[in-house]
Amino acid sequence: MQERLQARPRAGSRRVGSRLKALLQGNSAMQVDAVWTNLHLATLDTPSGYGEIEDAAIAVRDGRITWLGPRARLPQNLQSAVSHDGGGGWLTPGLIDCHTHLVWAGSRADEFERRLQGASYAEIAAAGGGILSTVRATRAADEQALYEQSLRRLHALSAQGVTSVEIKSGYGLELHAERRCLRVARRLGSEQRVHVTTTFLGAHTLPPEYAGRADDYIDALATTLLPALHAEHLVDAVDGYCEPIAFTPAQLRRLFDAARMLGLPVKLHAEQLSDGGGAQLAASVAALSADHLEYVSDAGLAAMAGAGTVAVLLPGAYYALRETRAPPVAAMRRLGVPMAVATDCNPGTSPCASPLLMLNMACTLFGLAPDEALAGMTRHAARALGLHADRGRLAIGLRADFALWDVAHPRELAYWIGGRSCVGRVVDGVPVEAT
Ligand code: DI6
Ligand code: FE
Repeated sequence: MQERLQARPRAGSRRVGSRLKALLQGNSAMQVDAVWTNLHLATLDTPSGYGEIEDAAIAVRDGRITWLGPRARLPQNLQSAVSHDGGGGWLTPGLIDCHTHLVWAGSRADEFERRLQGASYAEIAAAGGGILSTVRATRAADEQALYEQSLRRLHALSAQGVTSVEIKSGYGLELHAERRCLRVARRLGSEQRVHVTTTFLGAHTLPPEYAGRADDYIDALATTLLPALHAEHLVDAVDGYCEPIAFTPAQLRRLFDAARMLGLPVKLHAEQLSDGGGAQLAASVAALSADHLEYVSDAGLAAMAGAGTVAVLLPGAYYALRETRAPPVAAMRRLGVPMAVATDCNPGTSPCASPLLMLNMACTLFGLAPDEALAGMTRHAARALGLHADRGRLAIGLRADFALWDVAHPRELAYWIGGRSCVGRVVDGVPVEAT
């Protein structure tokens, strides 16, 4: 079953035959690069639900979807260079993990043990641990070591159907180390079969060199680090951590002003531990997303709804911090705030590289329906990255990034607690070998 489900070309003779036939038929043929049949589609291209098409076919050309629908309606004149057998599985848009801190060095398993013995996250941070312990390890690591450690995490994500991932910097906190992290993220995107977008999170926490001088650090980010890294084409978006233990809305607004001068979209870690007005700040600068939001106020959510800012829900961090206040999902639904779901893969508060586990937790811990969770890691995740015109749904013209699943129905993706149901990925129309 597993074997049959793998998306792969059929025998070479068929490939030659269909090309020849297409040539003989001249322009009347609808020529495509590849077609998949013997599968069902969950297009996620509907306002709710999965957008199911049973016994379907989907065709791609030049890395984009050119046709999809019930197999019985496959155009008679469609000529495909390659045919793939979906083995009776379900095909969804490739998963999009729209919030990760994937690139770091070292481990914080020791802090996990200390927290189990009663120490709090804040106490550990105050004693020089927490984010700063990862900053020390990351600054000490060379580019190759960082690449290799991060690659293992990327493989874990892609094994569960991820075809696009956002990677934040934020464990360097000075020019050279931030550059190294962003370069590693870019290299992952160019050497691996997964799309990577980068986010500059220099405003993650205050580095020790700037103790007591948060405003000076923000100025350095806005006037030196961000412009330099942007000039090196290393930055696709800018993020900040808006909490009393990190930066204030006023400080982050200065950084966002600099981002906007460079034409970069912004995102914000907001209201994870307290309500500091981050959601309003995000909305006021038309941020792509505000992320976490356990403590968001009604006014903050209303502002986000007005600005079209996506709420990115991060159940891994909620779980790992044993938080008890869930983000206000019912109000988000009522106000029409799109909800994305992501791993927040990071060494401190979400040591998790399982997008499927996050789908499950978004349902069990936050009350999303399984179709909402899947939309959160496809359609709405694409919006959280500003990429919704290009990916996150199965629709004609969109990028042909797919995940193929050995499940009887797409609701199983959130039902399993983790799981190994991904049996194939397609990136830009080309099947990817499992890693
Ligand atoms: N929010 C978080 O939960 C993490 N970063 C952030 O902005 C914490 C990251 C860490 O502890 O390493
Ligand atoms: Fe985060």
